[in-house]
Amino acid sequence: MNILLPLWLSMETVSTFATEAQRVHWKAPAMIAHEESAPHQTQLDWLTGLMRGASVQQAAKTLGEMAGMFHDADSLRAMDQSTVLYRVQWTEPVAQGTEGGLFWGSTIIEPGRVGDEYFMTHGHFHLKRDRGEYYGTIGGKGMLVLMDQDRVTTADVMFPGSLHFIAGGIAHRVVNTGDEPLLFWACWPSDAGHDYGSIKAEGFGARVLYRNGGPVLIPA
Ligand code: M6P
Ligand code: ZN
Repeated sequence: MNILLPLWLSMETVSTFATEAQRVHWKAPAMIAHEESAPHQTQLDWLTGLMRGASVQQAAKTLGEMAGMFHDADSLRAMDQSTVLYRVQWTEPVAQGTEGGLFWGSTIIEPGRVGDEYFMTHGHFHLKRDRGEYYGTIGGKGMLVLMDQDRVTTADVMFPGSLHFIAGGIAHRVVNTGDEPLLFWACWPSDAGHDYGSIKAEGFGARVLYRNGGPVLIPA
């Protein structure tokens, strides 16, 4: 402990968080490595959120697939339905439903609004309600909207470096409130599953809307 303490203090002084300048010059060694040398391995680039490897899966959600999620249906209809709102890449090293495993992935949400409502993910509860999740923000600005089973809804501010523990039983949705893409990493149990049905049917208890030049969480 006595030996470790000075090291810890010096690490804190130097700051383990990269500055903007460091970010520009940093090259992700994992992405430079040749896939052939580790074909079974997944590689990631921390700062762009890109993943690659045989087991990496991806999905994109368009505006057209989000009908009913945004409160201003007229504004949504007037927009290009093929516009991609967000992209997810993730790896499933064990089968869906496996107890004790973990999945890992990144999500990139484009900036924009449908009327006065910021671009956001669909949002979900976990099918196994007691399963939690971690989100860690890499770039951009956002709000993590959290709703408990009584529909009590709150929001955490997301910014580069913000880490969010989402407890079991809490529905979660991410909203991009900035002018640039919002990027975060996520880690969730392989037996959590996604329950989208209750969000489709009832939504969240509050929405993040543009008011007086910025985002405000407003009861739905
Ligand atoms: C995070 C994780 C994923 C989720 C994704 C998009 O990466 O929570 O499990 O799929 O965000 O969120 P949603 O499924 O609500 O569209
Ligand atoms: Zn989840």
